[in-house]
Amino acid sequence: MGFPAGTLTVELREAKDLSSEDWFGKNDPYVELWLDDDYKQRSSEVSNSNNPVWNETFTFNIAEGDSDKKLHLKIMDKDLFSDDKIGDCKINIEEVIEEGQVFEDWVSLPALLGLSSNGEVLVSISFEPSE
Ligand SMILES: [Ca+2]
Ligand SMILES: [Ca+2]
Repeated sequence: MGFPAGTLTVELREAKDLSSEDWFGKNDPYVELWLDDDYKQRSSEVSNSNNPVWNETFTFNIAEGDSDKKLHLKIMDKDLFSDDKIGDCKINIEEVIEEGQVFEDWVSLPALLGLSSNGEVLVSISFEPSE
């Protein structure tokens, strides 16, 4: 059993308390989002902020029978040469798709062993089945 066909809408709102990955100043954060790592989407970057606000919307087409149950978010710090990872998280989308629930919450970016946090990100996820 996989998912019904439809559109998954992810609203990337903001993040807070991101741990700094730069020696000077604050992060320049952007986010990569994916269900299937063959198709990654990317937000714009916010310069010099550890509390960035994006308010960007991303959509993913869900084909009937799809079964990627997690939305992956990876928060990166943009640098001149090689970007640094600030943190990442996975959000289970099964209930959003199968029960039509809207997910909206702050999600922690766990640090080493999950004992501390590299920050939190606020996202909203909803699903619209196709007719
Ligand atoms: Ca950096
Ligand atoms: Ca940077």
